[in-house]
Amino acid sequence: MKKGKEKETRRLPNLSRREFMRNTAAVGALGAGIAATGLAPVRAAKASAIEKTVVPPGELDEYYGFWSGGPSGEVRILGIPSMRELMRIPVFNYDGASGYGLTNESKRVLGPDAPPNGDTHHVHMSYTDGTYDGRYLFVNDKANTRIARIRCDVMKTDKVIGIPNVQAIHGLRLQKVPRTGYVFCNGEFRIPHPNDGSILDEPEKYYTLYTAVDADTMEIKWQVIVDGNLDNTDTDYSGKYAAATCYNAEGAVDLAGMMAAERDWTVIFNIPRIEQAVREGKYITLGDSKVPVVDGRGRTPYTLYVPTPKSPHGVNTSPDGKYFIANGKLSPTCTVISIELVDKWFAGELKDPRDVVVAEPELGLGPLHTTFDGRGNAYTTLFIDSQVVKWNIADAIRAYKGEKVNYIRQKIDVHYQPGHLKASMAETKEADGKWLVSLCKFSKDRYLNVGVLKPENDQLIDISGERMELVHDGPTFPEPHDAIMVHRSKLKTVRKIWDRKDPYFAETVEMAKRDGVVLERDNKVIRDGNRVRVYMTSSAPRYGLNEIRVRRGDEVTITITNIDKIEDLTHGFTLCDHGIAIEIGPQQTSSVTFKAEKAGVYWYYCQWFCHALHLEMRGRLLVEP
Ligand code: RUQ
Ligand code: CUA
Repeated sequence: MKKGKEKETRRLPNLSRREFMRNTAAVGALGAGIAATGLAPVRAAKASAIEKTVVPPGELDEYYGFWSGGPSGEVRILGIPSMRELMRIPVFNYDGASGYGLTNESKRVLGPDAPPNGDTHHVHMSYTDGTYDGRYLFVNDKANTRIARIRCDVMKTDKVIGIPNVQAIHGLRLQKVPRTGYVFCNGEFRIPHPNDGSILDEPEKYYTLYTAVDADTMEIKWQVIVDGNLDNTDTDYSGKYAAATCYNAEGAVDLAGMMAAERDWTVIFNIPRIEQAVREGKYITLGDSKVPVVDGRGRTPYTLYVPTPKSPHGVNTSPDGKYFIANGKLSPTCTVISIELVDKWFAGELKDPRDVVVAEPELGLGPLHTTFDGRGNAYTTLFIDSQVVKWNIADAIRAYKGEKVNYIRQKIDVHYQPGHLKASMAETKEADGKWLVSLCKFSKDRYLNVGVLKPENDQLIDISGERMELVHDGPTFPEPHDAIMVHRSKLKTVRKIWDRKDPYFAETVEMAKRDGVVLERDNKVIRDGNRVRVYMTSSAPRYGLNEIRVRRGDEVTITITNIDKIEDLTHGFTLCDHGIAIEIGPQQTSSVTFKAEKAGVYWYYCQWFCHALHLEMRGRLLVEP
């Protein structure tokens, strides 16, 4: 068997997937071999199903998966169906490999005094006409009440903004139609206004707000005060409505109080009416912020509160644009809200907010999030049951009307306690129903024990046929909350090398111009009082300067331009004992500023293995006493 394996490794790049499977004894024998170990859930998957997940060496995945990273503060890129982790994008965290949070360029993105952590939950790609357009990703930071934008052409974070008047941005979604004009974000926790200590233990005076941010300028356009708190959010396919769940209608500040009521609600925002109120000046402002704030509490023209059992969590729009589905969490149900009836409500044709509900299927214990296959089926995670349930929306609606139909199609065990789940392209009108990932919060026994902190378990499920089939376990560092699956045809614009005119380092280029430096050519040190600006190039395997002389106490800015034009030829600059490391991709300019506080000799070196003489790619910083 060993021999055979070696042989096929050599031949691999030319093999079809089927040949690869046939020739790879270890994988080919999965059905039988794993059954022998007694791992029941894997035994259940047919080798033919698992076969579809194999991406042979040298071949590419069909989908980009974008995962949030939870308290790691980052976003990750995985290939689907292989589930290989392809890249990590630092967003709210500091990163020692790329120098994110250390370079001047990334500090401009993060802003002054940026906290070193974040808590990313919901990552979503910008839309044009109801489907992904490959321009941007947006993601929330629950920990420090911020949102960020990532440019998809270079996969770098290019904007980070704080959201005023709220605490803990949780749910985040994008306008889908006609394009992503707005980023909507939920302030989860209710707080006093102003939150300056003048109001403390008077929770009845707390409230929170829904925020709309302009996706192009990242300016905050307006906010809406709501009753209760805000958990998750989603938008429709007409551009008119957004919905958000509330799990603490009670406005309590303790656990028992938060679970007291049998129903909380889903609040639906009428975006054109809110915009009109803002235009007509029907708003207030809060504290120092100039953001227009519309009051959406109680019965207003802007909001509709749909009673929803019980402490609902996720809210998801069906890809046919017809329904918002709120996931019951403490109720075994999902609440299906008809967007057509929401139109009627706002037109004044309905009396009771419950009239917009068209189904309340009973699915199992702990429904958290729902996704779709584009064929009329929904898939919901059952946190407590550790299952994904597939159900049919049209049948659930018929059952609600009293017909005797079974809307449940299948339940499949997942391992264990799933939170989000997402099917391929499911949040677009092009939902294609091929793959589904279930992001399980616990992995327990699914992997070699690595200590007390375990990875999470992102399971890949084949949903292309009648029956769901579990086909892959993927460990992830704790803890991604959500993920999206984007067909690779949507990301044709991803660059291979930087454009010298890229705005990411435009300010640094301006600085060089003022110093009369041609970045692609010059290697020089410019002294300006006790400020020293060092310009140099990098080209494998050397820096333009192999020594830099400064004086103790100088503020030193090192600017490096990678003049290599070869794809993947990234250099770095790490300065020993100074906490400095930066990434310089091909044709990129990166800079870093620090104080030379210690006299002596400090080596700098390239930290990306770029050449046979990579270890020799180094130089000395000589700091005169
Ligand atoms: S939440 S596990 Cu932060 Cu998206 Cu539901
Ligand atoms: Cu340049 Cu290693």
